[in-house]
Amino acid sequence: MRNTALTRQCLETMQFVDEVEITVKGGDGGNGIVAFRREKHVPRGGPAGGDGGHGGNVIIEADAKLNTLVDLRYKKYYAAERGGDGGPNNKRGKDGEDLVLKVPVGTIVYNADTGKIIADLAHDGARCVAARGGRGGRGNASFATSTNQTPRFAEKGEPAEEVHIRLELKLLADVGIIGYPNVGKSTLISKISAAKPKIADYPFTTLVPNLGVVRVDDKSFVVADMPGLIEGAHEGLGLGDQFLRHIERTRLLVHVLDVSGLSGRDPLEDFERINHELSAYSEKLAALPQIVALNKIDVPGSAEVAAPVRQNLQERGYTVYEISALTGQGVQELVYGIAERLESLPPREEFPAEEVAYFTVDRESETWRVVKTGDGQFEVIGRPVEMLVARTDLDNEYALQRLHRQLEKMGVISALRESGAKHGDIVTIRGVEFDFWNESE
Ligand SMILES: Nc1nc2c(ncn2[C@@H]2O[C@H](COP(=O)(O)OP(=O)(O)OP(=O)(O)O)[C@@H](O)[C@H]2O)c(=O)[nH]1
Ligand SMILES: [Mg+2]
Repeated sequence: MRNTALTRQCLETMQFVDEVEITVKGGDGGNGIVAFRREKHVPRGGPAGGDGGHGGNVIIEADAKLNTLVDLRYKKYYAAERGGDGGPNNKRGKDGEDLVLKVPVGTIVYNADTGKIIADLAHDGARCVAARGGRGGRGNASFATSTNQTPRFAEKGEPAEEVHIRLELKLLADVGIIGYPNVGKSTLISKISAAKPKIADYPFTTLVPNLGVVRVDDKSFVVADMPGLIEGAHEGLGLGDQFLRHIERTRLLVHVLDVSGLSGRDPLEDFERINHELSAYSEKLAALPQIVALNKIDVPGSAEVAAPVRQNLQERGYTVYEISALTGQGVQELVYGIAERLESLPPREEFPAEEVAYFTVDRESETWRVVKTGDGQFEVIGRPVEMLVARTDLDNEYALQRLHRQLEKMGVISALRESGAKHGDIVTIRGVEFDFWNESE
């Protein structure tokens, strides 16, 4: 009866992975502006163009109240707010708001393009910046010096980072659906989640657990549809024992009974037998709270079978629902009942802290390099240099002069020269073509 391949497969399915890919973009920085003070009787005021505000960051934050990533399924693109432009009279633009995306504890954030881990959000409240906002551009007031008291250029806001990320969460089931074979467990999970298990009118249709995410209003939980249990399961009969270990890790059991009267068995007897198997396997399993679902209530005559079963179980303190997993009758009430009960139960055991590594944000794009792209053609690649160009008002000759000085200071001009750039060659940076201008030639 024991089958190691099955067990291995089961381990994998019980820890199924919830995964979402999204693109996040910080807010661009606001532009600095060129302005001069205007006062009565003062013919030439000093520079007074304000700085732009910084763009907001996109932050991913772990929140213990969330269980799955389903909330991020519906939108593919998330952007934080742009910084406001500067104003006259040295008025600084407003900073853009951060955008905070909440995810369950245990979510790992990857850069989807490089596959590298950005962060492992292992604790409630842990956060990472997934896409930084751009810095605000400086207004012309910031560029006044003793030699240039009336600067006629300002800096544009820095474009924000845009990052394609993948969020990954290893899910453990909150709820185990258990019961005798063929009672309708798989039909139920297919009704309440997107899971598409095999359903058939014979016992042991389900060989390994199926997991599904169930959404209720703004909450969600994970359900596992288990293979049917029979007498002797704890000793390895049927498929049972391989999975009992995994049901132990759930927080609540939904015990499904067939009240159609078609199986020829007594639902209450099934209930006792299975509970006996659970306690024979472990105390922990026997102690898990159970909700009972009397299924196949759509079958004529089932109400008569259900009534005494319901009464018996309710007297013993069980919450009982009558449902038809096939037609959906009563299923919504059951789902709400599960959600409500989960609220009152302790949260799932968290991963032990020592198993969780924390990774700081990986920024590999902070360097630049010169590439020869053709005869007399060069390109400078890398965020620091590209951002300088992005922040320059290219229609303003003063701004262009400043750009040249900055490229010189950063060593870009000499690197171009070392790569063989000659006077009159074309240098492309961030899609903008410049003539290479070399005073010494
Ligand atoms: N009439 C009726 N039939 C149902 C209902 N729920 C399930 N069935 C039928 O019962 C049979 C067994 O359903 P499954 O969902 O495969 O049962 P299971 O409990 O997952 O069975 P195992 O995986 O073998 O343990 C199928 O033929 C279903 O169509 C119901 O509410 N009403
Ligand atoms: Mg099944």
